[in-house]
Amino acid sequence: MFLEEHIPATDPDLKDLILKIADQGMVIRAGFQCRQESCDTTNVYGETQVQMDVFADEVIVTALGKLDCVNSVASEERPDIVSLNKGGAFSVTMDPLDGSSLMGVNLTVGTIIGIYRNSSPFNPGREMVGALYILYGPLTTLTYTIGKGVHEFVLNEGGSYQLQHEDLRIGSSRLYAPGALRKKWLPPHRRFIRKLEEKGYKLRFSGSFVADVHQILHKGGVFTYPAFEGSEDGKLRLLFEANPMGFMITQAGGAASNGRGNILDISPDKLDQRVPIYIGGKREISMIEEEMLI
Ligand code: FBP
Repeated sequence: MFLEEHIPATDPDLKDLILKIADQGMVIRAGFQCRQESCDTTNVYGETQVQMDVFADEVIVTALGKLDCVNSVASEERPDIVSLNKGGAFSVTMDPLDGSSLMGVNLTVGTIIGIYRNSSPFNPGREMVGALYILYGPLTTLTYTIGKGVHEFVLNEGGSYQLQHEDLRIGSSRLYAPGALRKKWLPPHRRFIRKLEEKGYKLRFSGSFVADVHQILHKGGVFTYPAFEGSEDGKLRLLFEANPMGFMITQAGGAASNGRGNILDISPDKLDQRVPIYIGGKREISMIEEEMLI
């Protein structure tokens, strides 16, 4: 079955929106070969942009501008919300190319998208009506949810996304992907990681959040980018990274927390809001939330 057959026609605008982004995955994938360098620009977080960050951002914003149903887009690569079509029902949040520090070493990176039925992106994550990510790895895959399970498709040679896994449920293996410098970890987080290690969790951290969470979704375990000395809010962005992936993993039977409560309950008040993140199996999320209480 192909993606266009899989997405229900009950909400045609939402379906068009997801399919439009899926098409951009092919354009972005085709752009990698001649865009491997850094740019002279930095984004709002002071991070050096790579050519692919800018390209992926422009490709998606331009494509969404052609859909009447899209009111606005908020991108990790832009300081301001882009207003598109005034009457549009949806606001889209995106990290056009997550893991882009891996550009040049040919590891998996991806596009992360959140969709709200609202003209503004400032909503708690649980109000999302759809989320998806596209992974550019040995295969190009698209994983989406519209609140009815998580489904994965692989891009075939004919340019169609073919169903690979329907109703994915988070695995039960024991992997952990711990971000931030170990010497800067705070005590509860340090204790949590020690407990995981004592239980035999295996280390898997690639430098690409979306790829690491994808692995956790399939196999099980937990990804964390915690609060650390010098950054009480961690590194990852609530609107662009944490919420869409949190919504996705929750749909697959897992959970996402800032260490103290569900990430999807947070009402964002700024575009560049960061959040400490623990995302993975319910077992691991309960462990860190208990550790925070000690
Ligand atoms: P980008 O969206 O700018 O690529 O940043 C996010 C990110 O690359 C995550 O994908 C990844 O988990 C994290 O930063 C890696 O951070 P660090 O370099 O500190 O390990």
